Amino acid sequence: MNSTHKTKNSARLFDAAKKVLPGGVNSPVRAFQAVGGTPLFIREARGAELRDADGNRYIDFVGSWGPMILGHAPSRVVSAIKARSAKGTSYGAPTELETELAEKIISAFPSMEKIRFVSSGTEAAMTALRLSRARTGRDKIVKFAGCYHGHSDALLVKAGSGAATLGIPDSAGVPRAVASDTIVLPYNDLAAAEKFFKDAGETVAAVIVEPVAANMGLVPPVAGFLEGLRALTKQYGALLIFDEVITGFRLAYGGAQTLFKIEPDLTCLGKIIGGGLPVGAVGGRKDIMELLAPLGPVYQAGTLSGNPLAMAAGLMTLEILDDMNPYKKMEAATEKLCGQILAFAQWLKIPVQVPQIGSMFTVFFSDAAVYARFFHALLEHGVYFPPSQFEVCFVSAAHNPIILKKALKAITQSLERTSHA
Ligand code: KE4
Repeated sequence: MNSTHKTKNSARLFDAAKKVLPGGVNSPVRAFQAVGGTPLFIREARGAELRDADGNRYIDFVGSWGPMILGHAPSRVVSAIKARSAKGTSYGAPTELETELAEKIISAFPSMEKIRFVSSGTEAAMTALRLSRARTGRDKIVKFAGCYHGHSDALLVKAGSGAATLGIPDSAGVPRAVASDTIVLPYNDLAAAEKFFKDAGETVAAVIVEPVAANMGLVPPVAGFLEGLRALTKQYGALLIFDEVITGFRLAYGGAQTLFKIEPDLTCLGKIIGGGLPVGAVGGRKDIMELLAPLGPVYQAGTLSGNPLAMAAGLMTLEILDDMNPYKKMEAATEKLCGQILAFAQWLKIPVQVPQIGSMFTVFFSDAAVYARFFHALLEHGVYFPPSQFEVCFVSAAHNPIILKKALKAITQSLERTSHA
């Protein structure tokens, strides 16, 4: 319990940040606008714990939005970064590290024959769309409401009126012309996808989907949805892109596609493969990937793509995951925690849903205002959940039974506080 839960240093730092950074942050969700209050400025982190600028300590269930599957500052990853940085931080020239990390990822993802590293999940998804359009000669892209694939124009689009009408911009600055090439359908609704493809399947370059939706809170795929998309895209000559930026090396060492036994044509990766440093990747069949410059006509580039520090951090992270194989243990721990949260909430007669898959879960309340109250109660009890109802919580390999017991106590106390509010 953070006894006084002082946040005066974070408040001071936030005021200074707001003078030079729009909203005081470099990514909107960090600003706490969805839950209110002052965002915590983090000073350091180790294992499952964060420490903020006021010295408050938290058990962390955000994990930097997914990358920190081993917990914060795992010693072998930190040593790999330190050792590599002593040899220089970026050359703008090829290194063997890129080949090693590519080989490691390709050995885990049978659907991938080649891979291109970039610096973010956004770049990965943007490149996957460009490759799909080049490979098929078509322009239309299908995405699903509530799924997020980064902030490139073609993917900041929301459903137009009526399911099959063309998308409209979901952000200022996105031209209608760009948005109109993106169709937004309801997630988990295979019938809507079948209807759209029957009408316009030959115009579709690709379907991009989060195989487990994690950007509207956790929404697992219903049986047959992903299999149906695979069949539809094959039938109409469109590509299937799995956005595994979150699920890649999270749900299983080979991601959701290994778990669900579905082979997409392209896969987007990020987060975990960089071990906390900036990395994204797009990988897939050779006939698609070899369209990329310098081999083919699809241009794509990046000053820091394949950065040696990021490669070293990613490589060490995957080596540890491959050796440790923590997935079953993390899943069992997460399942147990979610069962306990649900049982306690039901005992308090608080309507919640707690969907969980692998080491990911969301505690859904009746409305976002209730979630906000729960979020702040958790902070006072030393637990850090995502500052938005529409994100997911992550359990890492560093969340041992003692830490999870402590977290459960804080969560139950926070639920009681929420029920009395
Ligand atoms: P980045 O460009 O943020 O590295 O990746 C974009 C992206 C792509 N695909 C999926 C499935 C993603 O979840 C993301 C980014 N995830 C968000 C949180 N859900 C990042 C947090 C943030 O925007 O600050």
